[in-house]
Amino acid sequence: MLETQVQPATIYLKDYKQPDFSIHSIDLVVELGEEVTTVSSSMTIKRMNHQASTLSLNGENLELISIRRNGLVLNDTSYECTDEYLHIPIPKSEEEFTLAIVTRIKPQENTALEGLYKSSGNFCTQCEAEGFRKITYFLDRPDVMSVFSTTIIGDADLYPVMLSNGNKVEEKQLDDGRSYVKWEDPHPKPAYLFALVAGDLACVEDHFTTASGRDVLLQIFVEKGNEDRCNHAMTSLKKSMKWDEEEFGREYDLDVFMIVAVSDFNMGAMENKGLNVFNSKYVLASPQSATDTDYDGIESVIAHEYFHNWTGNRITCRDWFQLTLKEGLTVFRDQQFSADMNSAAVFRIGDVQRLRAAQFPEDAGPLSHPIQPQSYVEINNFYTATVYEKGAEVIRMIHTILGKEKFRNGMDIYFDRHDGQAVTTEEFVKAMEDGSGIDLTQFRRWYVQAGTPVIKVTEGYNPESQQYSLTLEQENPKLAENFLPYHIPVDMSLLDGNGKAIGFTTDTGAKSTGKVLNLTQKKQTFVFNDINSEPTISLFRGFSAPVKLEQNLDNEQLAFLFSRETDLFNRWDAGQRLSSNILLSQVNRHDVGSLQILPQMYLSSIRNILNDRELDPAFAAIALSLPSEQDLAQKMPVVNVDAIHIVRNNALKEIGLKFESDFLQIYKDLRDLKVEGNQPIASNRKFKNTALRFLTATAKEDYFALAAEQYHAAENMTDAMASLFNLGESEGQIRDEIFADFYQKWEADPLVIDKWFTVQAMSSRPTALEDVTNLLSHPAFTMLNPNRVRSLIAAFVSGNPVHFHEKSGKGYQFLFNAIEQLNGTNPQIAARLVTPLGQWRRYDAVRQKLMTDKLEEILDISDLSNDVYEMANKSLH
Ligand code: 0A1
Ligand code: ZN
Repeated sequence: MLETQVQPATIYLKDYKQPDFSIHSIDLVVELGEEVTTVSSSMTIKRMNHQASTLSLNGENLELISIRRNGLVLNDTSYECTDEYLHIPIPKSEEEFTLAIVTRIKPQENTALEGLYKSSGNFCTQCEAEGFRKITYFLDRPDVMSVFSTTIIGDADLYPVMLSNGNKVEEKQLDDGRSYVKWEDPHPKPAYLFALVAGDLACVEDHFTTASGRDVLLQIFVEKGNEDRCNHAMTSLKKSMKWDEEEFGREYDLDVFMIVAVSDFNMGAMENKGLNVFNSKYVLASPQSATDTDYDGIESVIAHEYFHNWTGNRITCRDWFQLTLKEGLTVFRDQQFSADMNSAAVFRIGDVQRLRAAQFPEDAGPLSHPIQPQSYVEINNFYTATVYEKGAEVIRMIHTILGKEKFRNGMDIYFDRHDGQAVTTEEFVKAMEDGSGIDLTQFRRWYVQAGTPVIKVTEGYNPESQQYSLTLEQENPKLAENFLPYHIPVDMSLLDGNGKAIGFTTDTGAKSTGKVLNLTQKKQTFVFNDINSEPTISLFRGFSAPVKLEQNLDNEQLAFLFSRETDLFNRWDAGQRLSSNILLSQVNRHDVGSLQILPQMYLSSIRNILNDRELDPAFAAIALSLPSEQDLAQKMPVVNVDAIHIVRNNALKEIGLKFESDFLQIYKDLRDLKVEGNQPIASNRKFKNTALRFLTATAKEDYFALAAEQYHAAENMTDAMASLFNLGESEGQIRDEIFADFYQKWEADPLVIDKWFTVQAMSSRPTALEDVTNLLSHPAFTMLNPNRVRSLIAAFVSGNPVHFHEKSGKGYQFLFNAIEQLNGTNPQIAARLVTPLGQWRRYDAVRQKLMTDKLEEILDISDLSNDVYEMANKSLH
């Protein structure tokens, strides 16, 4: 960083102070224009602190036109305006006053997509976390909750649809060709939940009757032509509304619930009160244009945003350090919902895969933070896997420790006690204690300690006393000596030689085949009586805690669990551990050039899965899938990207050749199977496409031909994409023709073209880096659309380890160029791209040097945003 650049300030939780003033109501009038938009705000403000002499409102990039206090114009000597604040002296005698401020903004020039901006000709807003201050001057902090009314005035032809939070109370045409619409939201809310949308949008409608019999109008607004792609989103919304009533007794509280799909959006979606704004990726779907994975994503994001209405909006966060209060809890709720709607075990495995892929490395690296961070420079950098996914695991542990019923009691107390408030995680945990009578004092450490705990397992069996003892020891490599033991729920069973759970006597004298142990000490031994043969321990069933397990199981024991475990999560995990052991031992031998053959016992356990026709095909598919290159990398002290890639590909090939006829049979059977209204179901498609992957891994031309055949016959995007992924690994005319055909067919459909970019970004073809570099100049590529940036750049840097980490350093340079460019246009997206460089300590000396050089160069970028500064600076140190 240049000496002359001022380092941005750090904000600390310990410095939290209640606001000096509160804003009870705000009436906004927003006049939308093609060059400038005028925002007039009238607020009623109350003094909260008798000592305060100045009201300091947040505001950024605003052109201030006028201020009136209690109706009187303030001249520019009676306030001070800086880059970030508007300071207005207030006489101490003044308990309550009004403030009317007029500002001008330029949404058309807003490429950062925070505040008010334009996307595909439509106006929309994104105010979380601190975007409202880019619309008007305000106390932009979540503990200031106000009643909003919003009047929108804009060209009637360009913006026939004009939306804001709450209920529409007035609508008229003005003489000058503009329309006027007024909205009122009766629920006080923080400014981050404000939203405004205006455009020429189509609307799909439905209704929902709440448990108490109220009718709610459901509306999904999309760009014209996309009306027929809203069915799944609408169905998911209705299911979510019903589920929240049944599982948590929560009803919706307005007469209308609106969702708007926009194509330029930094994140997945946003829970603005009554007016959710979504990345179109999480709304639009038809079988032809969206994959089964896209369908699952839509169901879960629709649910997530809807559930925020209670966990986030009715009860919000006191300050941004409490972000996990709403996010961890809402992710937990959406995971439970998706598990209830689908195959629970397969979805649980997916949740854990995502946690391990993103959160574990984050927590082991320089950006590690507790789910409740203690400080930040830029809050946008804390919408992390830790706050969201680990946060959800922390809530899940409370659920496991309390049990379903007491957890529900705690939730009821939380809703009753804090409705309409802005609270902290402490209030949540307290409600859980009060609802259950269980002491969570020690459990609270999960909120403030970073790092992934490691659990070491020692077992002992005494045939004479028929006692089995289990010793668990906790460590936290991130905090080393500085960590205090956690309260960890260990869901466990003891299995006999056939994999059946053995009955044992619990502390209460009851007989049981499973139990949740409360591990609270650094090292703790649990004894089980009346065990008449040596058991196999089944630990952390369903992944009952976000920990790493260190258990000395040999490959035979893992193979046993892989075929016999009754807990499907653990069964899958045993398979992954077994594959990892074998592949990593091959990686270690790779450099000495020894011959690599998969052991017979491993091949037999694959055969077991292939032969088990009772298995859910979706489970069989993930059970057979090898750990990813990134998974394997996490298990190596110094990552050897090239060896991992070669060994894993060889294993795919060997398995493909060994079971060629089985895979071909599975492929054909499932391809020709029609069920459920003559449609092949998603789980069968998943297994079929896994079989195809093993077949093309053999590198036989016939199977690429089969993939091409599947492409041409595909009636859905899942099958088309599976073909494309397989062909993306090949060379030659067929590949090129199909990629060209796909592009031509879907040219007008940005969400599908994103997929086309991604397959090429993730290909292991030798020319991959050259290909992605050329794609930057493709007419369809733009740095201004976050989905497109993710589809090409993020997909390459996080999904193509071999080419990103090329020893030439060209992959790192490619990333640097993108960050430099995005720093100027969209700092939030630029900052997220820094993450992979933060993993530099995990690589060899040559790569370490190349990666840290790039981080230094990032810090030297002129006009470096706070977002990128914080990520690069923390990554280096
Ligand atoms: N609260 C949203 C996520 C979100 C956060 C920040 C955003 O822009 C800076 C946008 C969306 C959620 O959890 O879904
Ligand atoms: Zn959320």
